[in-house]
Amino acid sequence: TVILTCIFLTGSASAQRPDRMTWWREARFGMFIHWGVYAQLAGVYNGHEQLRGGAEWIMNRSKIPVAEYQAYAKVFNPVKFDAGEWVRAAKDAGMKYIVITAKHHDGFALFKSAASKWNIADATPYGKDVLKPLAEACKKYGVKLGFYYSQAQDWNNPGGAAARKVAAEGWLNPDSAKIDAYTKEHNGHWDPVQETATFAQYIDEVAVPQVKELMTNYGDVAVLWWDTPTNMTDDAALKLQALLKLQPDIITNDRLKRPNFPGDTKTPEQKIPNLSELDGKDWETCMTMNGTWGYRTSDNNWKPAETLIRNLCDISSKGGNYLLNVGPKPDGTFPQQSTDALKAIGSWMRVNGEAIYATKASPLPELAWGRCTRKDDKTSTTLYLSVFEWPKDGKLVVPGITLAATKVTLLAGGKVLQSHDNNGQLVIDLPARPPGKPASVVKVTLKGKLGTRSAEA
Ligand code: H79
Repeated sequence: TVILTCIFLTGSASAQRPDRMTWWREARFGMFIHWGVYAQLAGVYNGHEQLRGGAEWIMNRSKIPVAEYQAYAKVFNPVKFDAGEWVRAAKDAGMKYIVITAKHHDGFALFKSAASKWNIADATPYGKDVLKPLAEACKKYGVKLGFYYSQAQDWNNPGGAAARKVAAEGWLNPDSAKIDAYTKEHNGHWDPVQETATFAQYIDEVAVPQVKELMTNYGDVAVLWWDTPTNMTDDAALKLQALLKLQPDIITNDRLKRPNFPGDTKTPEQKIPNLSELDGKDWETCMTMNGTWGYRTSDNNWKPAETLIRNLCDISSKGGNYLLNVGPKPDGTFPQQSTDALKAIGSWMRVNGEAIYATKASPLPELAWGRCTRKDDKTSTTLYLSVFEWPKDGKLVVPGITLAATKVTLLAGGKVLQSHDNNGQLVIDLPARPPGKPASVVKVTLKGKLGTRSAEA
């Protein structure tokens, strides 16, 4: 009891317990899932392609009236949804955690909620909570589960109006001159009909109780992923943050409110930071596989799996995590292109995952031919060299190696490679052809401890 009291009083639980961040730092790779009523529209409203923004923004971008948008929920019936399939797809791709939109900006909740009927169990013919089976499947397969919760916007709530107004400005639809004039007349609200409550009411009556439900009803929650700090008040942020005590080990991001609510992780969106942008804080790049978070029929701008794999190498080499998005279809299945990419990544990870999981940032200067991660133990340093561009002369030149190499192998197949020192550069003899694509990993064990990158020191 004395020890427990001490922990409680000092308030620095992290100093007394195993570090909350350890699993997250070792995971390196997770799946983002954006799913909701917007999947039903899939980027098209009344025959018009949505302009600007991900398909999850369609209610706002296309200025769809609340009543009309809510009618789409009445046909949202994802009968093919299979939580086990989703979790297995993530796990087989090598992902260690999932973050799903429990509620996005349209306010639609993927869980049964007593705070608002605007949820999948109460507002759709499907009629069931999808987070429950997802939590069970995650537990079964050993994948961590996190919730995305858009706390500052709620376009279908009478009190979410403040954010709705700001976000709807500056957009033109081919035949929406009338809606635009109307919106202007109503001080930026495209559908002012229901705007009868304040933001504070929305926070107290919906956001706080819903986050409490999420923190209470689904077992261990690994991550709470807030989104869009704009419009948040300190009062609202403090109330929401207090709920995280219900999950003592939860990890949160930096999007609750700015400033003063930094959370645990920084969240570059759709971009991978340069070395010069890193400041020692934990970070996670979230990214789409095509150009949209929510499912969009017309978006065929899929990044090749090769790019996604190299992104994961790049991010790991800088000490970050990769949260890669899937926008499931309205029937509850993943787009085929997402499934195919996940399978390709999984094949690569089964051979080369050792170069990604539980590694630390590269100690080397930028490498023209690829990326590097590291692992340390008491007497040695291991470098994993992910080679993107296989040297034509068969010599891989690794700068900044001041220690003796005791073993050099290819992760694919385990072949031992010869190497020699050339004035602080390690030169490795490679076979003529790379054993894998789009990156082959050379594992180098060095005797002793290699310093960290001088740029960081
Ligand atoms: O959930 C995904 C996005 O919907 C969400 N964050 C990721 C993870 C997000 N919300 N807001 N933003 C990202 C930034 C908002 C950018 C905006 Fe726009 C520029 C809002 C209005 C103009 C982008 C372009 C969205 C609509 C048009």
